[in-house]
Formats: sequence, C-alpha cells, structure tokens
Amino acid sequence: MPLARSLSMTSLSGLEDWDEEFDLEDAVLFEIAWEVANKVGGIYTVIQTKTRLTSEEWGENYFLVGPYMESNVRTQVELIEPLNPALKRTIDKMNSSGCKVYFGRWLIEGSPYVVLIDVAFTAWSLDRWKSELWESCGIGVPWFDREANDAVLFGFLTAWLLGEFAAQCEEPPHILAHFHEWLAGLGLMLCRQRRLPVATIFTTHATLLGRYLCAGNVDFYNNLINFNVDKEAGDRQIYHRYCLERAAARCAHVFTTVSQITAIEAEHLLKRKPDIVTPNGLNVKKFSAMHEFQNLHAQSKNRIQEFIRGHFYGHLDFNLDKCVFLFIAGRYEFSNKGADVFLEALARLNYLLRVNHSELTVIAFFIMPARTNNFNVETLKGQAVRKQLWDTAQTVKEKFGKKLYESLLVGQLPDVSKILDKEDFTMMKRAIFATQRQCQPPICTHNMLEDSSDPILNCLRRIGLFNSSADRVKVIFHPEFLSSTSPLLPMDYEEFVRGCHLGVFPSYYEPWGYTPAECTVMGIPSVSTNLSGFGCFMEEHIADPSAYGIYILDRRYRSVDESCNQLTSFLFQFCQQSRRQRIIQRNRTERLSDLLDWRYLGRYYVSARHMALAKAFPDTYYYESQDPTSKQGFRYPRPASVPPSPALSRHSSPHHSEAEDEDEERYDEDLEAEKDRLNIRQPFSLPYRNKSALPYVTP
Ligand code: U2F
Ligand code: UDP
Ligand code: G6P
Repeated sequence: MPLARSLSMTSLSGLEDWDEEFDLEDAVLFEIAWEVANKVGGIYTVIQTKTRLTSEEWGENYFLVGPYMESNVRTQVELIEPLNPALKRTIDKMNSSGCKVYFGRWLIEGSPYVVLIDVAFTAWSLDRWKSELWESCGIGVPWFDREANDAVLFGFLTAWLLGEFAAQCEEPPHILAHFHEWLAGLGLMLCRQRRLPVATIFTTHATLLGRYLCAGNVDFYNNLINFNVDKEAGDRQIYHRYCLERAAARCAHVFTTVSQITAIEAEHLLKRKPDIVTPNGLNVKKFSAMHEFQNLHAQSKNRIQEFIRGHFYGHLDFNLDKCVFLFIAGRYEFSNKGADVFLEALARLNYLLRVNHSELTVIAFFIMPARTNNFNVETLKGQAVRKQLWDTAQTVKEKFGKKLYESLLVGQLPDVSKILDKEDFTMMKRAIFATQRQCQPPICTHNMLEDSSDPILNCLRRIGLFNSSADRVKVIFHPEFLSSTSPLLPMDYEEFVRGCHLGVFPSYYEPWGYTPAECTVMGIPSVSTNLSGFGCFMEEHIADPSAYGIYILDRRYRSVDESCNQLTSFLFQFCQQSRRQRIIQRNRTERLSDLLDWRYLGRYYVSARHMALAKAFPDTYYYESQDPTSKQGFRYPRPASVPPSPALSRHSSPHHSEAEDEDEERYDEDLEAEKDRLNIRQPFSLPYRNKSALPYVTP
C-alpha cells in the first residue's frame, strides 16, 4: 500500500507554512455524501473538484461513499474488486447479509475509489431501522418523506460499513469519516452512538432551516438569535430532518461549514459554532485554458450571438456587436438566488439606457430549471428560420462564386448585376418573407407547466419587459440547465458562461455560491453579495474587488430598494465600458483564479481532518491551534492602472493608452513580487508527524 502522502501545496492569504509532519500512515479516510457520483447541486461540485487533491494526499487510503444509482454508475464509474483486504472482506460480508454494495473507481480527475451502496435494495430494513432511531434518539421519520427515508437507509448502511471495516482491520485502525450535509448525517450519529473507533467530521453546506426561512418572507439575518428553531422546523414539516442535521452537527468531533456567514447561521440554528470554516475551491486547471480564455470568450460569444439571431428573427433591429450578455443561473429559488432583485434592476437599467439614448443592447439570460413541457414552438421556429436564411445565403454564395470563377477563367470581369438570376432573387425574397413575425420574440424558451404562477414570468409581466423594439434590455428565460445536445442552444454551461460578459448573482441566501466562483476562474466578471460566502471571501482578500470585476452588492445593510439601485448602478457602469476596458477587466478577473484553487483552499480541509484525528485519537495525534491573528494577510492589491469603469476612469478616451498598458504590466510584476514575498508559490510538504502544531485558522 503506497503510504507516501506528502502533498505539495502553496500557502494562501499569508497563512504560515506548516513545516511539521503528521504521521497518517495507518489512517484511512472515508468521505461520505449523497452527491458522490450523483449530481444534484453544489455539493457534487465540491466533491468532484476536490478529489484530485485529496487523492494525492491520501492515495490508496481514500474512499468516497455514496448511493448506487445505476444510470450514474453506467456513465461515471468503473466497477472493480477492492484491493484493500479489510475493505474487500467488509463488502463481501455486507453483500452476504442482504446488502448490495459496489466498489469501483470514479472516472474523474484523481480516479478515486468509490463505495456505492444500493439503499433501495435494503429497503426491507427501513421500518426496523426507523424504530431503532426512534427508540435510541427520539427522532421519528414520517413514512411519506422519501428523501428522509433514503437518509435513514444510507445512514444505517454507512455506519454498518464503517463498523464492519473497523472489525475487519488486523491492527486497530485510525478511521476518519467526513460526512457532508444532513442526508449523510445519520451515519455520523450512529458511529458515535455505537462508539466506533472513527474520527468524525460533519460539514454543512447550508442549514435546512436557513434555506426554508430565507425562502419565506422573513428578515432572516436580523432575527437569527430570536428564532424558536423547533417551532420553525415543525411549522415547515421538516422537524425530523432538522433533528438529523442538528444531531450530526452536535455529535461530530469537528464541525465545519463553507463560509463565515453560514458559520454564524449554524451557531444560531444548529446551536454549535463550527470549529473551522472550509471554503469551497475549484479545480482551476480545468478552466485555466492558459492564456486562451479571451479567445474562448470570443468563440463562445459567437455561438450565443447565433442563437440570438434566431431568437430575435424579424426583430433584429439592434447591433449584435454592441450587445452585452448578462446571466443568472442556479437552483430556481426566486428570492434566495436574488432573481427578484435582478429583474427589478433590469427594469431600472432599461429605463436608464433608454433615457440616455444608449446604442447598447443588454440581453439577460435566466438559466433556472422549472417544470416545463419542452421547448415552445416559437423558439424552435426562430432557430429553424435562422438556419433557413443561412442555407439560402450559402446556396446563393456558391452560385455567385461559381459564376465569378468561370468569368475570371476567361479573363473577364463579371457583370455583377446579372450574376444572380430571377430564381435567386425569388428564393431570397421567400426567405426574407419567412422572417416576418407578428409577435414579439418570446421571453421564455419553453412551455411552462405553471405559467400563470411562475415568479419570473409574473415579475416580467409586472415590470413590462417583453422584448419590444424600444426596450434596450431584452430577457430570455431558459428554464432548464444547458446542454450541448440541446436543439436550441447547443452549449454546455461552461461554454455559455465563457461567452457571456457578466454573471449576476444577487443572492439573499447563499452559503457559498459556486456560480460566481466559476465565472472568476473563467475570467468572466460577476456580481455577488455580502450575504454570500463567496462575496464575503472575496471582499476579505481583494483591496478593490470591483476593479477586478468582482462586484459585491450590499444586501446586508440596505433595503431591497437600495440594493436594486446599487445593482442598477453596477450594471449601468458595466454597460458604459468600452470593449478594451472589458478585455482588461476580464484579464484582472482571471488573475484571481489562484485564490479559488483547491491547491490553496484544500488546507482548511486538511486542518479539519487533523483536528478530528487529534480529538478522536489523542494518544496518537496532537493538534495545536495557532492564533489566527498571527497570520500575515494576503490581499490582492488595488490594480496600478485606472479602474476599468469609465465613471471612475482618469482617461476619457475609450482607447487604451500606452501608459495604461505599462501600468498593467507593472502591476503584474508587483503582484508576482507580492506572491513571492508571501511565499505563495513555493511548494511545501504538509505536516505529517505526531504532535505537530497545526494552524487553526478561519479564513
Ligand atoms: C449548497 O447547495 P446545495 O448543493 O445544498 O443545493 P441543493 O439544495 O442540493 O440543490 C441543488 C439543486 O441544484 C439543481 C437541482 C438541485 O435541486 O435543482 N441542479 C441540477 O438539477 N442539475 C445540475 O446540473 C445542477 C444543479 C449551497 F446552497 C451553495 O451556496 C453552496 O455553494 C453549495 C456547495 O457548498 O452547497
Ligand atoms: N450549473 C450547471 N448547469 C447550468 C447551470 C448551473 O451545471 O445550466 C451548476 C453550476 O456550474 C454550479 C451549480 O450548478 O456548480 C450551482 O451551484 P451554486 O453553488 O451556485 O448553488 P447551489 O445550487 O448549489 O445552491
Ligand atoms: C476577446 C477576444 C477579442 C474580442 C473580445 C470581445 O478579448 O480575444 O478578439 O474582441 O474578446 O470582447 P467583448 O467584451 O466585446 O465581448
């Protein structure tokens, strides 16, 4: 079994390097989540992107545990025999006792081992386990809550797996089990209740109650200390889920969450202050595309423009070269994700652009999955009409080219007025007639099942944004996640993001928020808020975030109306930028990628793991917290050249001056020097020796 587990990482934000060793040779890490090889939401992104780094660190002793879903396994997992003898005996034993447990390699970067448990196969134990849960913990799970039933099965089965593994090991093992989110939390509780030799970590990515309370009409952050949590959970019929979540948080050796803001929420709603904040990173290599990201933007933008040509056929009375694409994407939680604020700001922006006689057109995309009955006819027709015009143009072009060639071959210049015949003109006229349209270009691409009560559609009806010619802001609601196989907009999400100009995520409830982070590493500016984990994190690490294309909206200390005004002013400023300024801003945004890389942020997970091992096995491991205030903080300095926004710019000319170019270059050098000073680049070995001093830092 390869046991060299030194991980080379670089230090981030001035954290001191760890130069001591922490001997993990006989430790085994299980990471347990419902979203292992199973894409539901953001937790999948956390696990899938983090795995490469964790695999490098733990090698053969790292196992992810998740649910067995046949369709996912068929496309993502290679089933193999376990090499670890104790794990092989464990799985064989469970399988001979009425379970179905699979083992394989998840085909993602790092190819980690996965243990996948078919919970449905053991559904015959559900009633027995529910009674056990009721008798031992007083938590009653109602029969109709399917997700909670799955959580019970998954919890008992993971605890069984860990218990059996501990029994099968020849030497007393040091098992570390990291559970994510309430759906996996019961396994943790059972480990503690059964006194298994397992160090446990529980990470919550959002609290159940927080999500529910924010989605209602509640002044959440000002009332955090006042909520009667049991009553609120009961009123929303999630009391049993809440109990599972709270018990997991309370039982864990180490409790973590994804941001400082969710740490405060957890302290009040789950009644435990997280021991450490573990921010979400990304596998930046996947997005880095070396200095190609500007070209990729141009390529993807062309493809979005093609879609727009079809969608607005008959009404293409605006200049596509003077068009800015904004978008919001994610789970369809209308107010939690800030779609309400975005719509209101778009209406105000429309007014501002109109009264200022702006030549610019803004197209705002809403990518949020809702219940639909497929694409609507008008939208599909738009793309068909565009294709027909393209084909007509190609046919005429070919004919024209052939005649031109023939004429040149005999040494004559063609008579251009005769080169096309009547038939060609008829064909072109027919194609033009096909582009006539009585109705406005649709605001929604699909037939919505709940059209009359849909919050985005209703809001658009109220503010009157219907894609009319006079509107400078047009809207397209795509109520389905994007896919490269779509007949309408055949692009995957990443390509789409690259082609846009600005991501707008004015969330009210957002424990982290991967969408703006993904924009950043692709060099696309974004709007986030000071109520999102990402926004707060960036505010802390960048001296002048907006200069880097990170606009942080104040939703904490301002009223909704004031936040709408602030967002409108961000958008209006953004719209006034010249192409050159947008390019500079994208370069700056992309420079921030390092900050969001797991190679840096992974250290918080490492720290949490050491802390848990030291708590569970104090005779073997030692963990000493450091004073967080002793760290040298790294902040991205204010860029040397002018801010890209014309409102703040020293230069009135839209052209980028040489002096400005030199400023940018000098800035690059300064940034590199700052990184060197703080040792950001130098690899170091992670501390793997007993009795080490480990940093205890919350970012
Ligand atoms: C937190 O996000 P979660 O992953 O907990 O969000 P969920 O409640 O699990 O919802 C995810 C939704 O994402 C959608 C789908 C799910 O219901 O509608 N979805 C999808 O169907 N298909 C896709 O390809 C992608 C998504 C938290 F709220 C965030 O702020 C954090 O960033 C995240 C990670 O820590 O955890
Ligand atoms: N996403 C996607 N396809 C889409 C739109 C979004 O896969 O068409 C992904 C996006 O890349 C991101 C996730 O959905 O990773 C949303 O995560 P976020 O943390 O922003 O919010 P959550 O839904 O987890 O609360
Ligand atoms: C990238 C490309 C340029 C292109 C620009 C368009 O930087 O490399 O060739 O002109 O994108 O930027 P815009 O912000 O107007 O989409």
